[in-house]
Amino acid sequence: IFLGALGLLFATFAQAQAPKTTANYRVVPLPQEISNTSAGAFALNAQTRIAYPKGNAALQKDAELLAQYLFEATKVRPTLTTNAQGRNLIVLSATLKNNNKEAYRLDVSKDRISINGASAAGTFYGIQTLRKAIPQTGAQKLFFPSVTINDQPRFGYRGAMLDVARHFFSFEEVKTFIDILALHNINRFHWHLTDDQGWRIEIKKYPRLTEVSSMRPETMVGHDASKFDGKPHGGFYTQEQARAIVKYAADRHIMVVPEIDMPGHMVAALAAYPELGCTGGPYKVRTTWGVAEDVLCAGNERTLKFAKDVLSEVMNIFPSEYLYIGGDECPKSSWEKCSRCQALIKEKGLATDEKHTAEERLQSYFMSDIANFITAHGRKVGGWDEILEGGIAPNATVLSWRGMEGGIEAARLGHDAIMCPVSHLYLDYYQTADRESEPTAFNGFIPIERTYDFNPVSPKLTANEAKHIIGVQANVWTEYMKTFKQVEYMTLPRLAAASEVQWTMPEKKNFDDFANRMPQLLNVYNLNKYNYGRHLFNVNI
Ligand code: TNX
Repeated sequence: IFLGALGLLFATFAQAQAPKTTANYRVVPLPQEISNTSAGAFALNAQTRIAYPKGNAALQKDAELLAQYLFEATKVRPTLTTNAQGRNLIVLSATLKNNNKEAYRLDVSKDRISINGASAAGTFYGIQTLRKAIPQTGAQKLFFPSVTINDQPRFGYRGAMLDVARHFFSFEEVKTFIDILALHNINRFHWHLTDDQGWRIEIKKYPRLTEVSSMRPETMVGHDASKFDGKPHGGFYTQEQARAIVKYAADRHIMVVPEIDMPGHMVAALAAYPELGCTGGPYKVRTTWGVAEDVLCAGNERTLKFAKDVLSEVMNIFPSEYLYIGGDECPKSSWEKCSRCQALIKEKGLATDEKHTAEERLQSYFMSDIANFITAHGRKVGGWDEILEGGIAPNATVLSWRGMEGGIEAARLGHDAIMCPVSHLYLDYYQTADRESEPTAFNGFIPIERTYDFNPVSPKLTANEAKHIIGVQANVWTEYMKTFKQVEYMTLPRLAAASEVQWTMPEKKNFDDFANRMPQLLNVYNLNKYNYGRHLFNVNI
């Protein structure tokens, strides 16, 4: 009787303890379907093994990452095996039948956890869900209650952009950014590599781009364009480093899409090669923010050659399906005054028409030439929504940033579009209305609720047009982010809200429910020592 009572006491004790170490699958972004199958739980311990199919390099990489994630969260590091027989196993496979290649099914039972993706990418998202389900605990043993999860993303393009031109972030910091994207099931890293204030990628044919354009003498302080910090600022990535970033991202099922922004936002390059501008310079790497009047000279043959040479090397480094060529914020005043530009306008018959000025048509001529060059190399082009002005290259994808209208127009014209409007997805904007208590940010105010409630598919679109809205992207412009810690602070947790827009079906979304699920994701942020806007969820850590 005594032993029985002790046993009962023990069982009660164990049960009372269980919730603390029990996984919670209601993660961010919320999976589409979670159902509890049977009772019982899988217990993670030092004998747990992760099995992947022999010879499958992608699933082996997934297995290695899973082992690392589990170790980080629990201090238990499972061993890897190619033998999927037996118990106490986490079995990875990629044989799920689903047209959505990023779909996965996660089954947890007492004896094993199985994660089956429609591809290794799907399996990877199952791994992310499992990882995010782990509560923060010091216990050696972790309990994963039985469950079946069927999940797949709403959008195929789930992006985030990082501007490394306004402030340079190191090779290691870029990898951390990619880790953050992976945690949020994001699969595209838009790398904004060049701008007026800095050129960040090595181009062998034009060494002055890194010798001169990658360094600016000083930086504007706060919003005051008359004050400077007096400190040189710069840096760049070698081609070898950029290739290593591509590999690091690919291992996490993320495609790196590089952007070379043209014909505007090119002052840093002009500082090194002044013959590419309309006036011949001299130019200086820009030290203030905002839109510059000096741009690439569209009337100069050497400019097109320069752009194509640069893009050839870029295509060589980045295997991405897309290449982004910018197209945003290109003032036309220097082309208006430039005799070569005016001569080209005449020669090509680009006179002002009822819709566009001659200079807008000149930009379109320039961008189409570049787009054709890229398409001839078997790649696709993308650009900011200004590429719609004056006619757009036939299969160009539009990044709709000034609002939804660019994306809507693109979709109506049969072009793919990615929604990243400044109103909802600019993570350089203030996070709270109380600016005084926040570090200087770009402008405006984008509360996390607004990002969360963003509806990327306008009801103005027909079902067929809506198919062209291929995804959603959050943009991190870094004029006011001097350190990577600040990038983290502005990005998190708003990226979590963006990730639910990208992944979860709209009918499953609810801000209060999201807010309730957030503390569990914040655990992962804490574990990785990410800096984030704690006040947004009243967390005092
Ligand atoms: C507009 S979005 C820009 C960037 C700035 C950003 C600041 C876009 C295509 N151009 O050059 O950094 O606003 O929010």
